[in-house]
Order: sequence, then structure tokens, then C-alpha cells
Amino acid sequence: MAKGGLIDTRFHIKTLLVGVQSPHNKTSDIDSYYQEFVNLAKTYGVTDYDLHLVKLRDIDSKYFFTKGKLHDLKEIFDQSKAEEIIISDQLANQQERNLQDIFDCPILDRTRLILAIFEKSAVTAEGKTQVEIAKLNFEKTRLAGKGIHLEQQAGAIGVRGGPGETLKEKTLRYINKNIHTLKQKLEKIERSRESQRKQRLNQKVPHICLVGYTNAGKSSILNALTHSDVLAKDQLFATLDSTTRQLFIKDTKVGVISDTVGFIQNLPHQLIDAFKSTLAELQYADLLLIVIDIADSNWKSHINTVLETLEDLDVEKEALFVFNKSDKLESEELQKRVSEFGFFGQYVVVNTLEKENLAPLKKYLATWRPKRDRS
Ligand SMILES: Nc1nc2c(ncn2[C@@H]2O[C@H](COP(=O)(O)OP(=O)(O)OP(=O)(O)O)[C@@H](O)[C@H]2O)c(=O)[nH]1
Ligand SMILES: [Mg+2]
Repeated sequence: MAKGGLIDTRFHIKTLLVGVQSPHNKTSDIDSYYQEFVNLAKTYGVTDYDLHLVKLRDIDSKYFFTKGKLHDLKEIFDQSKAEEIIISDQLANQQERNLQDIFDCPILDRTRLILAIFEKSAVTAEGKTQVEIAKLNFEKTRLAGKGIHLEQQAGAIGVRGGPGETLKEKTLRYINKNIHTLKQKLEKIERSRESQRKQRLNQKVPHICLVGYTNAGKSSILNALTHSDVLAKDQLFATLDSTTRQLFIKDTKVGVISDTVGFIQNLPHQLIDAFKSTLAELQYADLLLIVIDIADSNWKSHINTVLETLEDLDVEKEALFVFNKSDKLESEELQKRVSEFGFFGQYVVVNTLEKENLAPLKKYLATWRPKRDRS
């Protein structure tokens, strides 16, 4: 069962999951996109669902779905007796509201779904603050087109801003004030992270970062290498906070190693922004360990997602691919996949089930030195 109370409180809710293939969806592998969407919904706590896949040639500006598709969807929704709808794509303000009116039930789009998962997964003050800021920024964008009632004047007695201020303006002011306070809090946390980072840079401590697709096994590898107990769970976005630990191989200090938030396809930009400070660690990394679940049937598209996200973040670093979960494949299939990887770069094949199965990674790290120390 997922961490937090979401699953318990969502017990018995029937959900209609709508996977959308649309012109602006840049995904190269639609099957893996759908599968990932279902996994996201499950991580959110969805257990009872129908999945409906829709291919859209055009996006309707008012309803997102074009007329015929919307009609089909309504029929499917009525038959399914669902109580909520989750859509794999992002909706604009007006589309969300119009769909809510038509279906008369909660509608979650991609951003809302991921925000809800983030909220559930944030543990540290930094993670929680980042998620809170992302949520408020999202609400701000949702406020932009809110209905006429919010345009009414809200100059109630005792409310700062006084007569003349609309409810929308007042809400916006309230949100901005909260964002400001949270950002100050975040800056304070970041300053302490920064001073630790500076100290490491001054002392030239090599910094290794684990990156990769969500659920690939990054935290499990960190735990196995450093004898830690970072939460490792079979759910997406189990890690939202970066954890940094000292890394010793055979009693020799190699440097420090950080765990990071996992990536997914089409991670809404607002949400990447929210985690920029955590992901800033990557800019200072001397080595990236790109962890890939080699046993996942979508392993290739996961590699692409990770490389694209790193490019988005302007991170260009020395990297080692770590093909994890080798235990889940027959050796023939494993060999086939590894040989298909070919040109991508240097790699090791590991799994975290047994200590000795991490030997290739440990061996690599034992002899690795940051570029600046190589003659
Ligand atoms: N069979 C097998 N399972 C593994 C292996 N490594 C990790 N797992 C499992 O995969 C799941 C995800 O592992 P995590 O370490 O939480 O993955 P992560 O990349 O940190 O995930 P996020 O923090 O959600 O991005 C857990 O249930 C682990 O027990 C492995 O080598 N073999
Ligand atoms: Mg993790």
C-alpha cells in the first residue's frame, strides 16, 4: 500500500482513465506513455478503473475532446459508472471547467494527478515546500479564467485591499503572499544546502548523482552502496528529496552520492521548475549514474526520457549507465537488450537483490576519478 493516506481515503472510488494520443504529445512510444499513465494513476491510489484510449487529431479549445470523441466518452463514462475522470494530458483552464460541467464529477489532468502524487510523497521540509509552491503556482494559472462570480467586488469590512478589489484579485493576492513566504522558507533551506555544497567544492570532494526514470531503483542502489535506509518503494516518485551520503568503496572514500527525484515522460514544466533547486545538485555532479530498469519493457523509451530531461535541465556531465534489476530477466534476454544498447555509452549491469550483484558498479567506482583529477 502506498505511503500516506490517499489509498485508504480513495477506497471504492471507480475511475475512468482516459489515455490521450494528441498532436502536441511528443512521446515517441505511445504504449509506454499509456502504461506510465496507468502506473501514475495507481500510485495516486486508483485501484478500480476502466481505461479508455483516445486518438485526437485536433484539440478542441473549449472541451479538449472534439465533438464526436466527447460524445463517445460520455457514453463510456455513463456505462462505467465512474465517479471521477483522470486524463493523461494537460488541460487548459476552460477545458477543465467545461468538462467538469458536462461530466459533473472531479476531473484530474496530468498536472493535477502528478501534483497529488508529489504531495503524498514529499517528506522533508524542502520537498513539502517545493510541492506547496508548485500547487499554488498551478492554482494561480487556474484562477486566470475563473468565472464571473470571482470578478465581483470583494470589499468586505476588515479585508485589506478594501472596496474595489474583486474576489479574484483578493485570491490572487493571497496566493502571491503565500508563495512569497514559502519561497523565503525555501531559500533558507537552499542556503544551508549551498554552504554544504561550497564546502564540498572547496575540499574538492567528488560528487556522484543517481538519476533516472522513476522506480528504476535509484534509492535502492544508494541504500546498498551506503548502507542507508532511504525509502525505496514500488511506486512512482517515492523520492522527492535529494539525499546525499558519503560513499566508501572498500573503506576508501570515493566522494559523496546523491539520490534525486525520478523523471517521467511529459513532466509538466511547472513541476520541473518546482524541483529545480533539488535538481540543481546535478549541475555540480562529477559523475551521473543513469539508472535504468533494464527489465521494464519500455526501457528504451525510459533512456530517451532521461536524456531529454537532462537536456531540458542543461545538464551535460560524464555518465555511466547502470542497468538495474537484471535479476528479473533471463540471461538471453538480458544479453539481447544490453547489446541493443550498444552505442549509447559506458554501462554496468547490476541488481540490488544481492550485495555481490552490485560488484560491477563498485568496481567502476573504485577506480573512477573526477575529470579534474585525471592527468
Ligand atoms: N527485482 C528487483 N527489484 C528492485 C531492484 N532494485 C530496486 N528494486 C525494486 O524496485 C522498486 C523501486 O525501487 P526504488 O529504489 O524506490 O526506485 P527509485 O528509482 O528510487 O524510485 P523513485 O524514487 O520513485 O523515482 C522497489 O520496490 C525496489 O525494491 C533490483 O535490482 N531487482
Ligand atoms: Mg527513490
